[in-house]
Amino acid sequence: MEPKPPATPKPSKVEAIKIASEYLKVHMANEAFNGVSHFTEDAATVLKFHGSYQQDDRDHRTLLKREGKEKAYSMMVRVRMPGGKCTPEQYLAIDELARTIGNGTIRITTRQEFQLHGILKSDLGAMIRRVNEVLLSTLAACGDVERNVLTCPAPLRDGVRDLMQDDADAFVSHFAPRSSGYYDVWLDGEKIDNPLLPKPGPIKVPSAGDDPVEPIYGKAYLPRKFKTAFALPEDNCTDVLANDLGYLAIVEGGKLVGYNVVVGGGLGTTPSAGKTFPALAQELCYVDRADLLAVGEAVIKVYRDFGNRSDRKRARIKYLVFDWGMPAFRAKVEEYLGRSLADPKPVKVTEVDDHLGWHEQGDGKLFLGLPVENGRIKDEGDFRLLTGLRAFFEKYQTPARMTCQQSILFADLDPAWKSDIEALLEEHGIARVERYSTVRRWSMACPAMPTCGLAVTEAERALPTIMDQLEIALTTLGLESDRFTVRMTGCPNGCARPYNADIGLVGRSATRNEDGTPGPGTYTIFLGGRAIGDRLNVEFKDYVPFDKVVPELVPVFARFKAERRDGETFGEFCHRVGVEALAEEPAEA
Ligand code: SRM
Ligand code: SF4
Repeated sequence: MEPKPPATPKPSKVEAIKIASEYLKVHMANEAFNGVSHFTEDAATVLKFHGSYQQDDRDHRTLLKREGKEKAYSMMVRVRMPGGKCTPEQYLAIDELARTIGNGTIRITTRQEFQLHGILKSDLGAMIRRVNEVLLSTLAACGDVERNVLTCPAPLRDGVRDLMQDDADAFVSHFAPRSSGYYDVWLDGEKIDNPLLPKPGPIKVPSAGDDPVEPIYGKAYLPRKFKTAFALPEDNCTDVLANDLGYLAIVEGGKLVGYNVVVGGGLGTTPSAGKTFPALAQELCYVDRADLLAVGEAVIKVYRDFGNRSDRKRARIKYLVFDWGMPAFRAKVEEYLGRSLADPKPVKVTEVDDHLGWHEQGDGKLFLGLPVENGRIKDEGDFRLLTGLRAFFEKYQTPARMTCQQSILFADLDPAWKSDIEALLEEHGIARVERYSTVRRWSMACPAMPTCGLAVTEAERALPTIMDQLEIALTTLGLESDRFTVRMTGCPNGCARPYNADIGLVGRSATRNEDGTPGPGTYTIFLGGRAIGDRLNVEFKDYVPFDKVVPELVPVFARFKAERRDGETFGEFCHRVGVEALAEEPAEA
């Protein structure tokens, strides 16, 4: 289809709110410190650009309503960490904020960031100021802008990963919002001198539609959120194809020379709206390292000018790429760039590494990848991860990096510390990866209940039970060493990336327990993706009650064991045999 200016009969309400915010300022200036327990709906929309979501306690919502009381409002704050990098001082500041004004837990997200939950609106100012004091930021962690930029966090001194971190940092800087709104509201206009904070450079591809304050985004910012990731073909640990824009490293003679650029990935979908769907990014071009910002800017500006601003359900760049087709999309990017693009190199995603366990960095130091189940850092009985990590950072004062699998890598460790570190973890009841089952190691769940306003079912609180059941079933079948991904979400938005996993469990409908309290819900089971993230899975069964999820899977595991081909993974088997055919098998009683 020939690209035309978008037919936008009526821009969505959010478009008007963004423009009225005068570069993200007005609503925040009026409401951030007004003494009221919560933001108005319009202000809550702008708040997202500042890195925070207004939430309420879903566990108590019904009861409070019945009693005629106000919702139990609190804020979730997302701390932006390009490439998941964090210093010990930064970690300890986040830990302190979690314990003093948050809900006592820290969450590592699927995009290498920290989230704190349960912050009262009255504490938001102090929270954001402290985050900035330790040279982190919440600006653009959410909202219709470039989000946290992902790259492989492994601190391997292999001559490639460090350069990719540099490229990702340059990308973050270039695409940071340029308005002073955030600093004016939260930091009295003071721009903290932080080497990691965005220092936007000159525009690469000036175009007629450029706004003087926000030349890349414009006054209404982007039509929707925008996500970018860097990855290596042999280590797709950032799930690059699930992103709006991706850079897949091209390494020649051991040197990082450039990237294959992919575009149009995104997982959110609304099952009732047939016009929406998950998609993996497709190849656009090859670009030398020196040009990666210019090509990124051209892509983002095409999206800014042609993305759908009337229907937010269909506003992600994946729909533009789908509607136009890649050749027309590419031609438009070339027009913005003012030159033609080079064809992609014949390189594909081939492997993934979760970087857990002990590894040599290549500079005499070690790093340790520690699994964090569903990303939640907390203390619970003998399991004292929150306290243990604080003790670790206080003692060793070394940096860390978060992974896109919700885990943490401790970097720059002296080999002589190894047994002491293991003892410290042991003392706090923290299991290293050797004590994790393969299935739990490769699983993820989104937060869902009780914080997420969009959840229809449980996820983070329910997956551990599914894991217990799966561990028994897989061990019984002798499949306990097989690597496959299980990813669970409390709604179809796809935050734990369920749609390219071997097994995706997606919250479908809410249920009630006998006593009237919310139950764990029903789920759609998807099968046939794979750990390397290069294929979407297919619906296997819909509306499966929570306690029937594993019984539905057991017969499929049994067939996999009996009929698999050499080296075939679970997802590959399901794909080859056909998910529809597998769905005809009766479930375990
Ligand atoms: Fe997400 C909305 C949590 C990664 C797709 N996501 C939300 C909100 C903010 C709910 C809301 O809008 O009110 C959730 C907050 C819950 C809470 O209580 O904390 C939320 N998303 C998360 C996190 C924390 C899940 C996790 O397990 O870590 C991840 C935060 C990443 C970060 O640090 O920035 C998270 N979200 C993702 C991903 C995965 C990724 O990016 O790799 C996706 C799928 C990829 C994509 O974007 O398509 C994702 N989140 C969504 C969507 C669907 C967007 C769409 O195009 O339809 C929503 C809903 C929306 O935007 O309207 C959403
Ligand atoms: Fe919330 Fe749904 Fe995202 Fe889970 S997938 S965090 S329930 S929006």
